[in-house]
Amino acid sequence: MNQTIRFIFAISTMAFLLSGCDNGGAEDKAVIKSLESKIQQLEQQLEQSEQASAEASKSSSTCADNIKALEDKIATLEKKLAEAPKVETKSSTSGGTLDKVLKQGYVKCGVSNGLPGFSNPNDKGEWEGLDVEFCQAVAAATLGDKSKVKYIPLTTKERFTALQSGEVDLLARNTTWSLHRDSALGVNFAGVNYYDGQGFMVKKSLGVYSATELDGASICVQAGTTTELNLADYFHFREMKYTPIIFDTEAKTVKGFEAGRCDVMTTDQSALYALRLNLPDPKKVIVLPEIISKEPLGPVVRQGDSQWFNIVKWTLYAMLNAEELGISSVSVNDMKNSNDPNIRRLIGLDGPKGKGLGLKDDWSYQVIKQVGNYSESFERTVGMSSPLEVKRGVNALWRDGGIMYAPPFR
Ligand SMILES: N[C@@H](CCC(=O)N[C@@H](CS)C(=O)NCC(=O)O)C(=O)O
Repeated sequence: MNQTIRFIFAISTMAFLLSGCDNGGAEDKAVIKSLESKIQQLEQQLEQSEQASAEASKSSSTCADNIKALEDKIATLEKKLAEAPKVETKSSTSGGTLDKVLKQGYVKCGVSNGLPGFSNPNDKGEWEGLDVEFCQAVAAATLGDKSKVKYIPLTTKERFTALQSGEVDLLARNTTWSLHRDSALGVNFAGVNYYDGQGFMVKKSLGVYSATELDGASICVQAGTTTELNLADYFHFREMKYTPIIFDTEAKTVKGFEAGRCDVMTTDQSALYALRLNLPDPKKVIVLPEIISKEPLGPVVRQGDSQWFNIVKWTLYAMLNAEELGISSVSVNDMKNSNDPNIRRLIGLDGPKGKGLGLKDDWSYQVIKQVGNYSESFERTVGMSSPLEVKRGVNALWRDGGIMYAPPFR
């Protein structure tokens, strides 16, 4: 009898959990309904059986018959349950995003409206930049083709809603990782592809050489950014006054600065260097030496899909490990002959390969072959081979004095 009660309890719990899940498909509802009616059936049988055993006059063989009948029923129900369609809960590790991406045939990547070095359309209208190349790396990992990306330009204010609502599969848009964003917005940061910090840019004619001299300044800043918040902290903490002049896009912010609507422009330092280059006379402005915040920029995914989270995270790690092991887009084919176990695992010849991520075994090979290692991507987009000429600095690998570090492929 105890066994029966345990089983009813197990089925009841399952039915309760299923009724609480939000998948809501017709199949799931049918499973829930059938489980509920089975519980009812079993409860009735249990009641009958208990009455039977209470009646001392009944023979022990009748009781045994009842138990046998119930056990048979349980066996039948167990069999049916095993054959019933499986219901996935929200915390499931198998991800909907990979399935969606495979079905649609491209990765929907949220990028900026245009920020040189990170995500910016070139003269031919092709998207370029460090974040754009990261979108391409995820397409190479999942679809085996880096060109299978649909770029969705998003303003600072639109970006998280677009990710939460499923409008984009991935956000790669110079976005700062912070506690609030990582915990309260239904999104997760999958790593850092550029360590940045907030700076100030002023016209030389202002005669200011340090941020500490900015008391009373009017400052052009973009809405919905960490920039806006850091600015308030910096001035309030130092009891300095300022007037924020707020714009919703980078283009408008720069125009405001150029047109003299403010004395100062503030944003991530990498962006200041990029935007300065596009001014009619870059020599007329200077970037002040102070960095007032930490801006770790990285790719963002929706919460609740750990498979997709892992894919995005390990795509970045593949690029970093490739740099560390000296594997580039040019040398990766030759590396197939390498005996180095680290190299063999990184390009999917040995080791865990793609199984745990739900990807093909050559996923990381495709990332390196088609996009390159982290250094190749960095140099091409923001580094010394690009107009921005940013030095690696903190963005160098850990073994080269920077803080870029990836867990091992093993
Ligand atoms: N990293 C900061 C700032 C990001 C940001 O959006 N910066 C502006 C200022 S340059 C930008 O990229 N604008 C591009 C656009 O408007 O599309 C954040 O995540 O809040």
